[in-house]
Amino acid sequence: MASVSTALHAYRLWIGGAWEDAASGATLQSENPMTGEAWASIPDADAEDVDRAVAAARAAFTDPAWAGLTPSARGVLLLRLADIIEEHAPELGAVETRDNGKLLKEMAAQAKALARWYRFFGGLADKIEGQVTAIDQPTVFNYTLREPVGVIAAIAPWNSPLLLATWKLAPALAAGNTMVVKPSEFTSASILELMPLFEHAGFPPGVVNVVTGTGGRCGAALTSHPGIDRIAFTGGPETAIAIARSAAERLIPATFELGGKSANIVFEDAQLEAAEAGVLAGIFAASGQTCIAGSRLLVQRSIQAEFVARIVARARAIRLGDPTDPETQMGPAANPAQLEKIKSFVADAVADGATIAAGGGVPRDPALAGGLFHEPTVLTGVRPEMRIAQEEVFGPVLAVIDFEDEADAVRIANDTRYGLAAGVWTLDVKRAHRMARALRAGTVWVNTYRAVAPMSPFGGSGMSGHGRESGLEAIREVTQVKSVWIELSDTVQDPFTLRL
Ligand code: TXE
Repeated sequence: MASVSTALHAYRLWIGGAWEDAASGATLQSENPMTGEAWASIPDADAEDVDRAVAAARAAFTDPAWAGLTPSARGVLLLRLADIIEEHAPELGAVETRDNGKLLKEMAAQAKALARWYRFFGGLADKIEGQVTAIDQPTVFNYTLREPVGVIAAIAPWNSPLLLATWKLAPALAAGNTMVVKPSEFTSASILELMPLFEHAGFPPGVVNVVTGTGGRCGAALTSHPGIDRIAFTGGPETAIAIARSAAERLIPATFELGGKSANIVFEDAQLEAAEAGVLAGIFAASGQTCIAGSRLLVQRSIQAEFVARIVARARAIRLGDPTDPETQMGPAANPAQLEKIKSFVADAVADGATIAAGGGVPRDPALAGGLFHEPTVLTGVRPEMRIAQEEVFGPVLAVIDFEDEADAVRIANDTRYGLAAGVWTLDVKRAHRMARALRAGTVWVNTYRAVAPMSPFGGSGMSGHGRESGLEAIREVTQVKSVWIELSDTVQDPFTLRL
């Protein structure tokens, strides 16, 4: 991200329902990973801008225009937003592809699917309930209220900017919170394009605010701001640790959705054609730049040679190219640092003794020369202790490890610091359920992979983070419980003892 002064599409911050420049006037440029060309400028916001955004969100939190809405009225706003987003999905998807290089057909489908999250949580807005407690004190009426936490800071990454911001926005708004969103400096355009749609749906000014800029300056100013009550973060583990430290200083809660080293486990009794498609989806869709990438293929020794040969053949046949071309199957990496990271992982794996069975480097096709491409890569001979089997690449690199039996598969699959997702391919129903229990992962897919839904909770453990997004669980994350005690008798209590 370099400073820029040329006339590009100039985006501005969205604060208190108005477009604003950064107070310093500084901007960054957004580059298209397919062409390397800058196409937009975004404000390079700092602490001063973050202050204004947090103040707008704080004011909106208690403003009757938002706080005075009935839960059903809040729900209607989310439902209306869902309809408006569906109408604008093609444009939103095109902006995301221009920013992150992922396939247009995937980004347009993701933009359309945002509506499903706003509908699900819009429908939940008037079903967020406390409960009457069966308290064992006959003269007391005790019940709970489930209330919004306040102002939530949402930090989003570049791989699925709108979808991952929506996972934070939809439940938080349904519950009555207000938000300040900080998108990735590589992909800020789409969330800014979404703001007029919020306004059109009828959300009051200040309920959602967007600040853009670098993580180290704008992001850190937001997550350490005293006016923030909770943080929802998706990104890398190093950033998460820095944010967790800053949240700890103010003892505020945070949800962390980080990456993984997820295992796609293929047993000899699997339907191999389906497993083959699932393994490809797991690692080569989105050029492997997804937190749920099935970056380790664990394959049973008895079918290893046959199955790996199929995957290698499919990997070699993947069509790389312009992400806006419907025939393209894999686009470029999202930014130059990411491409360098992918290359360094492959070089380390080879130095550690792995064999390149497919791909392995930058493609030689001159038509791809302007883009940040890396070949779909399959590495065999990987041992579980190698870096390639332990650390997230976030690129199209599959590490193949063989296993003997079910116990061996579980042991290898659970042998990383991460715990986000796993895929199991078997037609044995008992084994499927045994594996689902034994795997340390927030999501286990059996005979499918890379599936998400607004109803199903998503998140991980260990270095994959903690907390859950989507599903009813997400509402628990963005609300707090208040216990209300009402004395019904005229009895005067002993003031010197705790009432038990
Ligand atoms: O992420 P960062 P990066 C993983 C993936 C990738 C690695 C690094 O392995 O290679 O992380 O990617 C903001 N305070 N994932 O460097 O930096 C930043 O501006 C507050 C997995 O791009 O974590 C951006 O908005 N915010 C992942 C967001 O954090 C800060 C998706 C994420 O960027 C900040 C992306 C700070 N100090 C990367 N520093 C997934 N789970 O899907 C940065 N940010």
